[in-house]
Amino acid sequence: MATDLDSMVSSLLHGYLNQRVEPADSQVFWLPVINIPRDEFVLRTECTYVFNKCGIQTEELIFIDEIDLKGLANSGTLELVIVDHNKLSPKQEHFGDYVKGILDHHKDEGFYLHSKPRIIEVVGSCTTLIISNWLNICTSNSIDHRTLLCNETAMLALGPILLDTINLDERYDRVRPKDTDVAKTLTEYLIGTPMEFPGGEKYYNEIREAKFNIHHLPARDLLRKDYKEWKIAGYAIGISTVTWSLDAWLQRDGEKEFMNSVENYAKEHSLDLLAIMTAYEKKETKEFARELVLYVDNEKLNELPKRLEDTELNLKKRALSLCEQVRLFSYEQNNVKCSRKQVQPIMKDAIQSL
Ligand SMILES: [Mn+2]
Repeated sequence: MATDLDSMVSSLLHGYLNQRVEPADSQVFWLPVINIPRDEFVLRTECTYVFNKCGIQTEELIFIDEIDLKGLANSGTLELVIVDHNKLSPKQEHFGDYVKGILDHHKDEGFYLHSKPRIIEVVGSCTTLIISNWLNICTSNSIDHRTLLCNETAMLALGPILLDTINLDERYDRVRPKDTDVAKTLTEYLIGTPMEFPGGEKYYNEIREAKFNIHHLPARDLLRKDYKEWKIAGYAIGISTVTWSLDAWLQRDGEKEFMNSVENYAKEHSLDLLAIMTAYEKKETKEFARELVLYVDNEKLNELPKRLEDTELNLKKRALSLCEQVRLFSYEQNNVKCSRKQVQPIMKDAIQSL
């Protein structure tokens, strides 16, 4: 499961807000767990942005590699509420018996039917369901939610709701009335607070910008941020997608450093081929562009770049000296419609034809 801003905020808020409405003598401790290893958190730049803005100390968060779920399960004290997914990932499937609650906005896969609550509803953002469920709990317990909410919490909740619904814009068919209602409650709460919340649009734009603002990440992080791996005809093939231009990257790191990073990454993953697909907007023309860099670390694949040059990818060798490198090939990918989804099968065909 991909853990994005929505899943993180859903988990945090569901735990935090439910703890706030637990009776004073309750023995229940809600622990929000973020379902990625801690060291991957920095790669989600939209998350670091929102968390920072809302005053959340990342050191205080619990990531999946920092909690002993098995131990808790064995001691009989574990109950899981899963948010933003309704079926455990294959790696976590063995915790199925511990799932006692679900709040999610994906298609219902029909598992853990005894869960309570079991709220699976197609809305723009899972956070919408977390907040509306909590508001209902407040109402049915005659609690004024305003006394338990704080500015930072409201701001945090608005983040994924705005991001996932494209700022509640109905033209994109992502937003549902419940998202709009919840966002309205949160917005009203925020207006006039010291959070300097002038409106949703500015906040939405800031989050979007942060999402693509990856220029500060070291090369290895750029390579692993959006990375997939396959075994094709016995070869280990990795493809990284990077939303930045090669020129800007080379300008920052220099060719030698770039080369080293690529080589090290390929080694770290024991790859025969590492492909880097860049995707970015050209500064002057605002035109969408793609590049493809191939790093070949197995002689048997030496012919592969040539084969790819003859495909629909419409590759044009870049004029840079990078092309002179023995095992590194860099291209403009003039067929910009082909994302990794298309490039991977094209590459697979080319490899199988060798
Ligand atoms: Mn979601």
